Amino acid sequence: MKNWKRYTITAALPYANGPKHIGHLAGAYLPADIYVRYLRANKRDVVFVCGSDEHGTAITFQALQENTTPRAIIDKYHVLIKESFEQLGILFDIYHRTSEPLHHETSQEFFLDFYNKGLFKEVTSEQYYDEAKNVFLADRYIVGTCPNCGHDKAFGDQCEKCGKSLSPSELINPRSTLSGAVPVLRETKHWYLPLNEYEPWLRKWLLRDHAKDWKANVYGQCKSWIEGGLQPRAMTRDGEWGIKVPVEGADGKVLYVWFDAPIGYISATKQWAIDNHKNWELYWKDSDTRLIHFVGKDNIVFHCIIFPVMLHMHGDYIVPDNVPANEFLNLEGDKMSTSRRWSVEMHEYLQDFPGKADELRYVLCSIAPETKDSEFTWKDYQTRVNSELVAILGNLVNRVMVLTEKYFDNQVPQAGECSDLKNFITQQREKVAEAMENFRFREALSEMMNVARHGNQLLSEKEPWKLIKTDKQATAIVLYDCLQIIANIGILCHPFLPFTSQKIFAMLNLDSSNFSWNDIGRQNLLKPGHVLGKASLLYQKIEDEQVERQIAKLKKSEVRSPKSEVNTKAMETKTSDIGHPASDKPEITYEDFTKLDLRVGTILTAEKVEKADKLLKLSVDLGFETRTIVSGIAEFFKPEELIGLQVSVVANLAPRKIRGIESKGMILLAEDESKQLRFITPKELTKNGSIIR
Ligand code: B3M
Ligand code: ZN
Repeated sequence: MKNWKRYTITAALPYANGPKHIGHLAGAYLPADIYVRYLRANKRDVVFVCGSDEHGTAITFQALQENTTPRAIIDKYHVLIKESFEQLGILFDIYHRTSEPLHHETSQEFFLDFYNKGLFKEVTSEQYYDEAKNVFLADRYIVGTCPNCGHDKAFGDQCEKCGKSLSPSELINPRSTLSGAVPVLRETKHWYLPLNEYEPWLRKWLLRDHAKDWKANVYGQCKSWIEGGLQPRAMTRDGEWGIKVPVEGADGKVLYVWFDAPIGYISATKQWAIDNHKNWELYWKDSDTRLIHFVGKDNIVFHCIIFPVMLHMHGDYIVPDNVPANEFLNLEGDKMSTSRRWSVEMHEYLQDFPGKADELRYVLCSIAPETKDSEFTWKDYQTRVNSELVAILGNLVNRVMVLTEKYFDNQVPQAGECSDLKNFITQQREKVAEAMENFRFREALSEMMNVARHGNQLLSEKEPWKLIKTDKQATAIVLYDCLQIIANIGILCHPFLPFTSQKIFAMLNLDSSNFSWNDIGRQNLLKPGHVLGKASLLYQKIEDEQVERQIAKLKKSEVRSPKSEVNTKAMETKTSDIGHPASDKPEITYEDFTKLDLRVGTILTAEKVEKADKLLKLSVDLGFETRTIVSGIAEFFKPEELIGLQVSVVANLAPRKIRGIESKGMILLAEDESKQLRFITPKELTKNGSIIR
């Protein structure tokens, strides 16, 4: 592994248009903070930046709808979110804002660099316009009747009821959500980033050079984007709220929020450098700097494809060495969502559980969606706090402190170092470090807890409360070892549980600034004769009633949306219990399997094939092209129920003529013993063309 001189760590800039929930925390901010604290404990040179993302159509339209200004919205949430992070111990070096002049200048400099080098494509196109409000409308702000299911509040980009992706022109009776007016098409010019031209560079830098070290969920998403064919993407928008496009003929246009937001990491670093007498360029332009973006899975493409292309186009900048994005954290069986009020907002947790930041950090790190979606439930929160934090870590520290006070006058007893213990702790330090370096924080946390488990084991084996009656020296050895364990945990737990670490150091009467990661496992962290501080409880049990109150609160505030109804229906579909007999197919090699090109596609149209009872003619969007596929499923499905459905397709099956129609590909179905057919549909809406493997 490369010997990095310094680290630039970024965490996604939250939109300052509403509170952020614990899913955001588990997805990006907590892992980023754990990693940064670990780096700092190792005395590495780090800058950790974040801040508010304050532009974008979402904020503009929210202001229009709430009859207020974008400024009023962002000022409110900037403060709320910043304070929540502070109280949760997420320790950024700077929490900047994209509305700052320094950020506007930095973003405009990027735009001008590309503009002057002639790298943009200028494209004039027609877009929907609200003549009553005098604004261009993003697809989201147009509603109408869904051509697929008849839902009368479908959005211009998607129908939330049936899930079909739409474009505004497909809506029946489209209206602007702002004024109710019928939107009209108007010409407008924009500047496009020709992502397609950077495909060869992306293939080399990302697909080839990061095939091994990036997380599979991240790499897979990027691969499917690149393989699906990259399109030029508009980097400007019509509107007033945002950063002015700094060229002539661009009145009434602002930078696309995803153009300026990631540049926010750079402007935040610049401001931090000004405030701390540092050279920001070293953190963004020196090839010995490791740039890492912590983001949630919905931000992967922007951080792995678009922003790196921008950094590469500019030329002077380094590109991210890793983007260890997490998947989603669900809540009590459903997707977390602030708008549907099915969420636990950070500030609400802090209000309801004051002083319990580490409890939340612990639980979220233990269940972090590192490789796949995971789930937070209040019951599980209670169990983990009570049976792990309280029963293992809290109990160890408390028992040892109380016994030392009682038998040894609150002083570290005289005893020799146990070399087995020293080896065990050193080995645990290495395990935690290895997991940390590779962004496996759940595993790192559990190895840290194993040290506390070891301490408890020692206590229950040796029973110092009995031993003291017969052998004071043996008792001294046990408590001496346990105290050393606790001191080591003070350093080890700091990245995950910073408040706990602080309390442990206070109880041990040690100055934490005298210790670094390399001291873990070192001889005598606590010297014999050292006087300890006052014992206090690290954690308190979470009572049933506290948990029940949270569940009731959640159920009460929830706004049921069509989307969650769809989810519930899917969960209710029962699959048959009776299985097929074991396979009688010959064994194939992995090589054989890789010959199949399996893809996700969406059925766009379906019709009966004349004079053929069994056949349906389908057109299927595979992302890179639309295929005609003839499928023998007419007896089982009505054509109209298939439209908009996502399916799995064998994309490289040789074309076949069926009833005079050329069929290119095959749709996969599961058939049970009763011959009932079911489509193989991705569990979540997936980009068409995604590779199935
Ligand atoms: N504000 C999206 C989000 O909060 C966006 C991230 C920007 S990171 C440069 O999910
Ligand atoms: Zn619909």
